[in-house]
Amino acid sequence: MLYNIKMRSSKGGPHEKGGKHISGAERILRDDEIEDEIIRMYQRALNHEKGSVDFINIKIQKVDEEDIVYVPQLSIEEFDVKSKEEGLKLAKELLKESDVEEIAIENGIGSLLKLQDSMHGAILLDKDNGNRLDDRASRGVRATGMGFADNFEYERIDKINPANDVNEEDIPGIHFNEALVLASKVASCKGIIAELCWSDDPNYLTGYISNETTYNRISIMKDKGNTIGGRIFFVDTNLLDDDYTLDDLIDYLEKQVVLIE
Ligand code: WAQ
Ligand code: MG
Repeated sequence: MLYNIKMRSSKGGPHEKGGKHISGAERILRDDEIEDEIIRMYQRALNHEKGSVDFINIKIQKVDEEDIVYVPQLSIEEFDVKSKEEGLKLAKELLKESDVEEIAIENGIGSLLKLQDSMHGAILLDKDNGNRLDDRASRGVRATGMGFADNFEYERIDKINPANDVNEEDIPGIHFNEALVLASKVASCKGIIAELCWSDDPNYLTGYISNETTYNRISIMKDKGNTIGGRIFFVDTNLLDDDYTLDDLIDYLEKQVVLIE
């Protein structure tokens, strides 16, 4: 039996009452793994470097096995850069190689750079003209319902990637493996051709550009101390039609249960 465990925390009240988002996480786990994970998520929510919280929501939902779609994990490329400027320049090149048009690249990076506050989810942008496609304002669109098919992967990646994490309760690799799972689900969504991301955690400078095959980690994408992060999903609207609309695409991101193999 599998369960989706989700945590979200905020300050100044629940998210839906205007509280500020502090952290979120989710995993899909077997029943015997749930108890420990709930405690870990609770501790992560309490001890987040973005600050103290006054609202924590932990949700446990059974997953029907027949609803699960299995998709491959993206392959991983790592790039070491010396500065944010170099990181953003590389990000632009990688987006270009992923078939995102220049104007959409500029709009995407520009939209994240000019955020006054972190969003809860992602911005959907048209990869041809850079227009925003969703109407979710600062909430954005959240990808949920994903995990590793084999939870051993979390531990494996935690062990091989201890270097980059300096927060989230010092759990090695947690940003990386959660982002890899998210990006792999997003890449499997019909209509999305690329993603741009950097963290909202002030000490976590690594970001990534992913496309339909590869998760490209870039060591520095923002200034240390910056608490504003975000995600852009680039959509090829030529792949949308009456039978597969933007709402269907958003439904897949928000609802389809996906396990990464
Ligand atoms: N769906 C869509 N957007 C999301 C989601 C989600 N489930 N979760 C977070 N976001 C958006 C939201 O705007 C956040 O402010 C922003 O992304 C950053 O979220 O070492 O830690 O959880 O390879 O802070 C990437 C590099 C780390 C990992 C990303 O994101 C690595 C990270 P955070
Ligand atoms: Mg964060």
